Amino acid sequence: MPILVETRPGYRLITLNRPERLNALTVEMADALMAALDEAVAHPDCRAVLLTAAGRGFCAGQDLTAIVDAAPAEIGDLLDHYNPLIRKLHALPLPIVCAVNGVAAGAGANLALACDIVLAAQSASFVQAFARIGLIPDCGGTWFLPRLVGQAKARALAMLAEPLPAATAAEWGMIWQAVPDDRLMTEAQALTKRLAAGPTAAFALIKRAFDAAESNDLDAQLDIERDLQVAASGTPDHAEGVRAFLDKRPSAFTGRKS
Ligand code: T3D
Repeated sequence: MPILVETRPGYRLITLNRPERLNALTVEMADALMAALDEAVAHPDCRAVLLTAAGRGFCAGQDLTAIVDAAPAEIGDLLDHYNPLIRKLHALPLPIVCAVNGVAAGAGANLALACDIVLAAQSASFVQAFARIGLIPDCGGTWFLPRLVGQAKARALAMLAEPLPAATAAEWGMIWQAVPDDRLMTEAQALTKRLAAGPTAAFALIKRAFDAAESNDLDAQLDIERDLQVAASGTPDHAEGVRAFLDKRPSAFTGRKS
């Protein structure tokens, strides 16, 4: 099984499961991951996703044993396959937390960056390993990196292909937090549970607003915010949040759209 999927109260825990290859990515793994994400979204009780990996690594990128002597057209076909996964992760209408338990290299690093909130173990690192094998960052790397850390750092990461320690990744704003190794899953699960109890519909709208901001000017973004805020204000969770505030009690969000 290239991935494991566990149903937890309110969320799905998805674990990449090829530890002997540092969870190197295969077409089979990408397909299984997409199916698990579709299932999570379709299930009304699932309100968040936590992605992590088995063993000492998170994901070593493309399984290189599968592309020895591959023709350029085959590499293109492969990416035609992986790109829908990155799009799905990034646009998922549920919050997705990524717990990076070890090295995240090549496409594995960018798989993590496609998630909403990335926590990493202190011992983990991020390597844009592509240039080491004469490739360019793919799976969204050339899009995520400059937006997260700026052009100067993004270019150096891509060209030098050196491991970036988790603590530096957090300091640079590439990820949310680096946490002690033995706290990673406890912290990631607590965060995911908290998101699973949140205003799910508003979270999906927040993601849409931030995505739109990547290409909008302020005028266009203010219009988007207005439209999305109208949608958010129509959800039961908005009414509940206001009532809870006035009643001086915690909100009991349901995540329902209407
Ligand atoms: O081109 C296209 O197909 C399109 C898509 C491209 C996307 C990409 O991701 S390109 C980048 C591919 N990834 C890499 O180039 C990284 C390759 N791996 C490494 O550089 C190192 O393994 C790490 C820096 C990630 C970790 O190093 P280390 O020393 O902790 O572990 P290791 O000993 O190198 O690896 C452990 C085992 O995993 C080892 O197998 P063995 O010797 O114990 O049988 C190693 O061969 C295997 N492994 C690691 N990475 C991959 C891999 N096997 C297949 N594919 C891998 N990517």
